[in-house]
Amino acid sequence: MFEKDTYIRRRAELKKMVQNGVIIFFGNNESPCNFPNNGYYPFRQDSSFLYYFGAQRDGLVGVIDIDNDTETLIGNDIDIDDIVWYGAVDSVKDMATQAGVAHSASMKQLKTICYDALRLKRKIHFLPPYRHDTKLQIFDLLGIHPHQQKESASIELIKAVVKMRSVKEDQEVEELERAAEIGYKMHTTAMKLIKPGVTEKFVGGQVSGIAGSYGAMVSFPTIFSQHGEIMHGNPSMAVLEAGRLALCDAGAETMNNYCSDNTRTMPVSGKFTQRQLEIYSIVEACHDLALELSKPGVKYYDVHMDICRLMTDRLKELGLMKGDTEEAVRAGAHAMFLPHGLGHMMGMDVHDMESLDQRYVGFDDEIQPSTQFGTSALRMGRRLEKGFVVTDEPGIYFIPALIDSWKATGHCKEFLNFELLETYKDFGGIRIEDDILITDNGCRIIGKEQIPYHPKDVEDYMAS
Ligand SMILES: [Mn+2]
Repeated sequence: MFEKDTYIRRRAELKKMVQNGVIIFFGNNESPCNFPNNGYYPFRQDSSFLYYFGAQRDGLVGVIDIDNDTETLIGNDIDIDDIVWYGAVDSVKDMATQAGVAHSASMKQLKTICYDALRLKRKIHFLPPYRHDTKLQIFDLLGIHPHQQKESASIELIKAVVKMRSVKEDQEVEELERAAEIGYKMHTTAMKLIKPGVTEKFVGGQVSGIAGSYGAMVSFPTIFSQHGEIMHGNPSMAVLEAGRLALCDAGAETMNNYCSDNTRTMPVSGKFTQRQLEIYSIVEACHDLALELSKPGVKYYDVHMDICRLMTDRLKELGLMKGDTEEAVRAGAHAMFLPHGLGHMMGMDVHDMESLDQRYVGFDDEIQPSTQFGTSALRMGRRLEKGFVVTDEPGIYFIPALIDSWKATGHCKEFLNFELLETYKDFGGIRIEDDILITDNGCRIIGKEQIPYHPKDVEDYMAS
């Protein structure tokens, strides 16, 4: 965790923004895998709770009473039985002190705090819960049915938290740099291990293990697959085959739970084929164009659309697309190849603050999410600001089922060459992803060392 002044300052700022009522931050509980004491490990704290209270233990709740200007960390101290099995941990009072919180209390007192606030009809602010046990906890404390909790969550609190967490402090950027270092090790290890004959699961497992060896855990389940066209393709027992591509989308979390998220696509044989290079160089150009365009004041939606235009122009050169570029992009024809967005916010959550709703995180009054297939998957569209961290992750995929589906209905047939698309059904997919920090007048990739992505660099690294 950071110095306690960080948490004191953050809570003070939050209070100013939310103005009145009682804020309750629910920390996460242990999440059982197959019996209560066998949880998914390591324990993962809720990111907003971490941001304001820093404590990494399960079963904690942070309360900020704005009207009475008091702060309380709530949780039960562990008993001797738990100490025997898990070792001693800091008391709730100690954890409160470490975060500069004046008061601590047991879970029983949370019931009283909530009951009193409800009786006095005070505004109780909480964030939309995403775990079922937290939903039950809120039902029990506030009497709001789990189905109504998303709508009952405090929009004032969501907006304030998003405003603060969107702009990364210097010490947070340092954490992200640390995560990037682990990410570099993960991806270069994949490059060294990839060769015909090894299984996807072997490479994926080695890559994930590095995240746990140098940091807390993976920032999301490692994607490693020869079926790069499957967006979240889990590593299978399939054996890597010469001539195919392998896509690796993986990242790590530091001990303080800051993330990295990178993707590289590599030729299993160590050398790209001509056909692979043609597609790869388009994705590479799109990735680099986003680096050029991203700066404070620019809408990430516009950067995304510029990438779609470039991709369409280049796919027209290959004969895969046709017609007027503007019209094709307006019709969403490019989504045949790029059915997702250019990127998302990243920080303590790999899709940062996703649980708080993309309408508030990636969009605002000026720019709303699109409903068109493809663009609707863009998670970040609003104007960039200095200190934002977003991913730059264009891709081109050949999804056999999508080709069949659009071909059958004739969807966007004036912009797509279905005959040629048929011959790409065994191609897979390519994505290149880096995490970028928006600076004073541009952006930079996070990470001291760049994971190779120019085709020659990838081939050279794989050969070395
Ligand atoms: Mn990503």
